Amino acid sequence: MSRRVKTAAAQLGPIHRADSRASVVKRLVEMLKEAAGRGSTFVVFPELALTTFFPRWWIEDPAEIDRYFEAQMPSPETLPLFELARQKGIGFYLGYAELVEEAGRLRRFNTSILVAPDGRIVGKYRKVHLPGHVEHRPAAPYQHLEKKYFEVGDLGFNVWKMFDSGARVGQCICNDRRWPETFRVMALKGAEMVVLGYNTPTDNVYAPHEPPYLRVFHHNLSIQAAAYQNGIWVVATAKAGREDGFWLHGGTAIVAPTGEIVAKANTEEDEVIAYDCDLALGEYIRNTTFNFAKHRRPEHYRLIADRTGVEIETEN
Ligand code: ING
Repeated sequence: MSRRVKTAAAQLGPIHRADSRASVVKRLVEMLKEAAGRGSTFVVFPELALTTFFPRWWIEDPAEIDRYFEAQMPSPETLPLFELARQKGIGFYLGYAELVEEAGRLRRFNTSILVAPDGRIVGKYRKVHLPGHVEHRPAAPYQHLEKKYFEVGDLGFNVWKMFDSGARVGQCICNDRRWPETFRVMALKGAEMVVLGYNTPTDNVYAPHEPPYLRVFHHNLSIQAAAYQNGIWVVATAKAGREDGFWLHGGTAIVAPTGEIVAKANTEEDEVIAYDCDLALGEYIRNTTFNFAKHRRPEHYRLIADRTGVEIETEN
């Protein structure tokens, strides 16, 4: 039996601070219907897909901050999405801000879940690479406060079997895509596809000189390299457009294990792209060029795991 996953990336246009969850879920539901109509059995939604990208705002009132979090999943507002997906027999990836009580204390994560076609949550991921800063930078045009609002993810990078084909699917979130370690760990666990959502500002608040075209170049570079260097499918779905005037770039894409972009969004609005991903395509790459067992030499890579930052150490 050919192992194919008819995959859709459901890009969201802007979600404004004033937009209700219900209005957003309605948009997600419409895109899931469109994906189903195009034969998709797996839909990848963006990071923080239920709210505006609130880490751009300095918010001091804890109650206001927590209004952006989900204390349960599915929640009454998101249940319609789960129910429609189950009716249609479609699995999906959804990013959201998770508020949870664990070991007697409240914890907050930038989270994504994989939901099976029967509506069950198969797997959860909590974002490991949190970009940005924790202090208020009033002079900056916007904040990037993921390190303030979220804890570092504590679940690691994992892979789950999905669909009748038993597709081995990994998941991550946004900034994670810039770190090769993210995909390598999941590829070493046998991932055949890694899916992710992202919210990426068009301008670089840390390097205002950086031209906007480079942002999309770096996005494509990251996901194409990840796909090729691990012989896996990569699906990356944006929340895009101007949220209350703050611009997030699009560039939603489905990347083949060869590193080629096979489907790409060309708007910065709600847009569904789809591709029939043949899981076998990655096999020749994982059995030859990137045959990890045959070619990798971890004895020479120890530093990657043991050292966090740069420590200058030249041979001369
Ligand atoms: N957003 C951005 C991202 O990694 C960023 C933050 C942009 C960091 C560009 C560094 C350079 O795509 C999130 N949400 O991680």
